[in-house]
Formats: sequence, structure tokens, C-alpha cells
Amino acid sequence: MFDTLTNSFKNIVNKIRFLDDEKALARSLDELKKTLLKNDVYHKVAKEIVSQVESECKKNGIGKDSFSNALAFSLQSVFSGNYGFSYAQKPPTVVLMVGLQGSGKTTSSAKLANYLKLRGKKVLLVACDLQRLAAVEQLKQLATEIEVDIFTQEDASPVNVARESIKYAKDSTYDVVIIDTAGRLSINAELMNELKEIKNSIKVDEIFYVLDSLSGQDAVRSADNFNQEIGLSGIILSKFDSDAKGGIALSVTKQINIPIRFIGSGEKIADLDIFMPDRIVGRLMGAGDVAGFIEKTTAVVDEKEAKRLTKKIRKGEFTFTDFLSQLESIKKMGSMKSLISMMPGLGAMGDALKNVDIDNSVEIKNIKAMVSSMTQKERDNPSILNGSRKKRIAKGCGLDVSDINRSLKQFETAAKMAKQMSSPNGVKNIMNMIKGANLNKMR
Ligand SMILES: Nc1nc2c(ncn2[C@@H]2O[C@H](COP(=O)(O)OP(=O)(O)O)[C@@H](O)[C@H]2O)c(=O)[nH]1
Ligand SMILES: [Mg+2]
Repeated sequence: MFDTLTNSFKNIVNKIRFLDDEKALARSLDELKKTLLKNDVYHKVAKEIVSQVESECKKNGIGKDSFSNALAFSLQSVFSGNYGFSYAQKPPTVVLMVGLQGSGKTTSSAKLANYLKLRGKKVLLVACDLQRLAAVEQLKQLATEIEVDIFTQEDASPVNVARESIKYAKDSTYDVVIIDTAGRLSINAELMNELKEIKNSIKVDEIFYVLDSLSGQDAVRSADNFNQEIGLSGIILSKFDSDAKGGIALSVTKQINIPIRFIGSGEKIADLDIFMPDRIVGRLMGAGDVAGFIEKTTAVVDEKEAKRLTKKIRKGEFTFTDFLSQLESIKKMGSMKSLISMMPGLGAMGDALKNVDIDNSVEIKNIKAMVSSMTQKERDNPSILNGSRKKRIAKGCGLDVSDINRSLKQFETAAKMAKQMSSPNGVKNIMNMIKGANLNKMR
């Protein structure tokens, strides 16, 4: 994501130690330019940002705060246009997903379908990539995973599938239709013609270009080409989690005048974030994205269930069954990396936590194995676990008693922490932390 940029911005701002120090400003501006260029920001955009920061600083007086305010302001100004999803006046809203092969079209189609489903929309996925048999199968699997309907047709052309799917969607009152199309390794006339044909045979509301952020300026050039040939209405920046530079996010809108609407921040279905300029600038400046985090968590956490759990935690009745169900919720929220990057302060320093892989963590695997060997009574009352029960459990799940003791200790600590956090003061502390995460306060 923006690791390097965020860290560099902090250093650059910290170079300005005294008020009205023109020399320091010049040094900071110079480093800002170098940093932007090194991180894939298009040279014209980098130049624009630097000169904007310079003139703002000279106008408002040179200082740490004025520099970081100017930088935040200038970063914000490189984005324009709509963000997120907009619905057609008359449903269904039809979205065409286009891009090069392997850019993430199919994955992003499913992510977007899931995003809209969580917001109460009836979504239909349409398999129009008929280049490879496996492509239809891939979309089918994803549709099953997220429990969204899919429209496929054998022995038909992409245009026919698209046309038929719209008829079907209208008859069955779908809110949104997402059409996954074929890509090619590079742009060619055949691909463009196929897309043009689809576009001309149905009413299309949005054409999203899925841009692989790892492909850098090459991907921007292809996007430009697609835009000229078929016209784009938005960009989905995929694989943003793996892009340590992040400069493409700052450049592409200025370069081809198409807004970024979503970013893909991981391989999991939940790893799709709405692209909001102020939130992105917040992340860039190291202040996190609390609004995004809350949105993400509320989408997957059932409110009633959350209340019930909070009550139990407060009373110190948190059990293993609750623990496992909490783990599942966390998994639904997407990768740790993308979640951590939204937390104020953690974005830049949470490297150690970032790569916690819930599916593959040894600690969590052990706890899961241990719980699976417990009786229901033991799961609900961890306190009854005595020596002989522990021995039996250890044998049942193939762990040593020492592993069991360690896992139990971890669980106890987690439950204690949860209890503290759920106290009225705990919430207050968290709120204070969030309030303290002011855009201008870079520490
Ligand atoms: N890390 C990461 N991987 C992604 C993301 N989006 C897609 N991928 C991966 O990129 C590969 C190609 O994706 P796919 O959707 O099949 O691309 P398509 O050929 O354009 O349909 C797959 O392995 C995906 O898991 C993302 O946001 N982050
Ligand atoms: Mg595909």
C-alpha cells in the first residue's frame, strides 16, 4: 500500500524544524519530489503537487503544520470525480468489467457483487469471458462462495450472453448486473471489438477498468487505450495490497481523467474498499482510515450478535465457541494487512501484525484443534479444564499438554483484554484514540 510514501512524508515534514526556515522548505520540497517520483507518481503530477505545496507554504508561513496541511490539500486535489458505486435511475444498473488478462476482473466482479449484496442489493453476475472454459468455472465458484446468482450460457457468443442476461435480470428484478469479460495479454483489435459489440448491444451504465497496480505506468497506458476505444467510467485499482509504492493511485486520475472508484486490497472477497479521496489522504498522511474501518466491520458484524457478545465479555463469560465465531467474523473482513492499514498509527508501524494470517497462524490452528477436541461443556466453561481433561484434549488433538496450557493462557489473556475494552472506559479510550488521529497531527 502506501508504506513508503507514508513514512517518507513523515520524514519530509520533520525536516522543517523552525518556522520560516526557507532552506529547510527547499530541502523538504526537493525530497518530496524525489519521493513521489521514486514511488511511481507520474512526473507531471509530482511536479504539480510540489509546486502546490510550495506556494501554499509560502502563503501561509513555513512550518511543520502548514507543510503537512498543504501536502494533504494537494494530495486531495489530484483526485476528482465520483467514487464508490452509483445506481442507474432505472434498475438494473449494468456494469461492464474490462481490462487486461490477469488484472483481476473476475475477482473484482465477485468482490463488487459481494459489496453490493451486503448493502441489500440483488446482484447478478454474468460470465462473458468465453475465451477460456476455466474462466466461467472460476466465476461460478466465486458466485457460490458469496451466494450471489450467476448467469451463464453454453455455446453462445459473449454478446448473446450479455443480451440474454439483461433480459433475465429485468424479468427477475435484479438491482445490479455485473458482466465479467475476457481480457488479453495485450490490447488487440479482436478484444476491443468484442467489448464494443457488448457495449452496443445492451444499455451499459458503468464501464470499470480493472487496473493492476503492480503494472505501473504500462497499466495506465492500457487504461488510456481502453478509454479511447470504448470509454471508461471508473477504475478499480487491483492488487493495491502488493504495491509498496502506491504512486499509480496518485497519478492515474490526473493522467487519463477517469476517477478511481474502488481499490482491491487483497485476495479475499472482502478486500475491496471504496475509494474516497479524504480517506486515502488520511492513510497517506499516516492518520489511518477510521471511517473505512468502521464501515468494513459493521458490514460483516451482526449487530445483535455483537451486543450479545459484548454482554458476555463484560460478565467474563466469553467462551471458546464465541472465540471461534469471532475468528470467522474477522476472516470475513478481509486480510489483516488491509485492516491494519486503516488504523490510525498502526498503518506505518504495524508491520509485525500485518502479516498475521488467520488461516495459517500456528497459534490459531492450535486453538482450533484444541477446541475441536473439547466437549460442548468444556467449550462453554473453560474454567472446568483440569489436569486430566487437558491430558485427554491433548491426546485427542495431537498436541502436548504444554501446548494446551499455552493456548489456554492466550485465550485467557484475550478474554481479559476483551473485557477491559468492553468496559465503558475502554470505549472512551478507543474514542479518544480515534479523535486524536487528526489529519494534521503527524507524529
Ligand atoms: N493480492 C491481490 N491479488 C488479487 C487482487 N485482485 C485479484 N488478485 C489476484 O490476481 C489474479 C488474477 O485475478 P483474476 O480475477 O482471475 O484476473 P482476470 O484475468 O482479470 O479475471 C488472481 O490470482 C487473484 O487472486 C487484489 O486486490 N490483491
Ligand atoms: Mg477473468
